[in-house]
Amino acid sequence: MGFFNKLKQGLSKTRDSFSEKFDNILKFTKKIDEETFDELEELLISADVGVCTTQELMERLRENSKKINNLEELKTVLKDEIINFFPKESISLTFPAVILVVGVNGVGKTTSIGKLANRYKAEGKKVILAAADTFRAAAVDQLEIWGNRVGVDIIKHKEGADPASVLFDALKAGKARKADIIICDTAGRLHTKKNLMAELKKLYRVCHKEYPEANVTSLMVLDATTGQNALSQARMFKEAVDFSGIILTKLDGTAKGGIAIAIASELKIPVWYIGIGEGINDLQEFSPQDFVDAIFI
Ligand SMILES: Nc1nc2c(ncn2[C@@H]2O[C@H](COP(=O)(O)OP(=O)(O)O)[C@@H](O)[C@H]2O)c(=O)[nH]1
Ligand SMILES: [Mg+2]
Repeated sequence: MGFFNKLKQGLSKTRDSFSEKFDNILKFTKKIDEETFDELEELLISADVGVCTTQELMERLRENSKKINNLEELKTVLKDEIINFFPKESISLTFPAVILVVGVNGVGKTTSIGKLANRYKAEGKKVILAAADTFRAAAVDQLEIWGNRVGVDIIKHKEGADPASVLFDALKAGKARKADIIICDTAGRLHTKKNLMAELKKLYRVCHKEYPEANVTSLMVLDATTGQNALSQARMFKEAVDFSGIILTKLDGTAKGGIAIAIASELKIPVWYIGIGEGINDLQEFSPQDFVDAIFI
């Protein structure tokens, strides 16, 4: 199955409810009026687009209302305006690169790292993984399983070790083995928010100090099924780390895809990749156009 079809399949729940409701809006009235806009507004909010973003979107639609005379035109303008929300810049990595992967527990960090490693390796890059989520032994094991599956080296210490010292060793190994990319897994225990943020800052400092030639990038992983919660997680992590992109996972499940639009408009941080399954190939580059096409047919 091609990526677009997979995305379409993943977003089928969103699309079905969206399209059905969308078509229902116009079932009884032939013309687009204020009532249509009100119903659309409700629909967007229920699809996780969020109140602020929905209001902004509605404002833009009203500004364009002269161009909107029927359902098809409404769809076209809506799609265009949604695409306008997405930041224009795309994935930019220069090598050697260090990628710190951050996010709360369970969002899909370790899984996404496995998929990323597979992707970069397939592009001919030498990848090393750093098991800096040392809080639970299971987290290290899980990363190791991915490392073996993909066929890349992993640097690990014992459970409870200092994450910064794991990263330090991974950087050293990366330099010695001439790796192109070091991908660092991190812990996401939220109940120790202050410590967690301090730990992430420390990881940054280690990179800059020990490997100043490397291009350090931080990617935040967000679980699309958590809806508006994902936004507050991102805002919180932004206080500690400056991340350049987002990996939005679990768009294949019950996620209402509207969260991708809210992220674009409220955080202004590009979504680099999306997760559309648990398999090794279920990670794709995010394309705003494909995304809106997958939601509205
Ligand atoms: N359906 C689906 N499940 C995913 C996706 N990404 C991760 N998962 C699952 O989410 C769960 C938590 O993932 P994990 O990588 O351990 O999260 P972490 O705690 O952030 O490292 C696992 O069961 C993964 O298989 C995705 O894109 N789609
Ligand atoms: Mg993990």
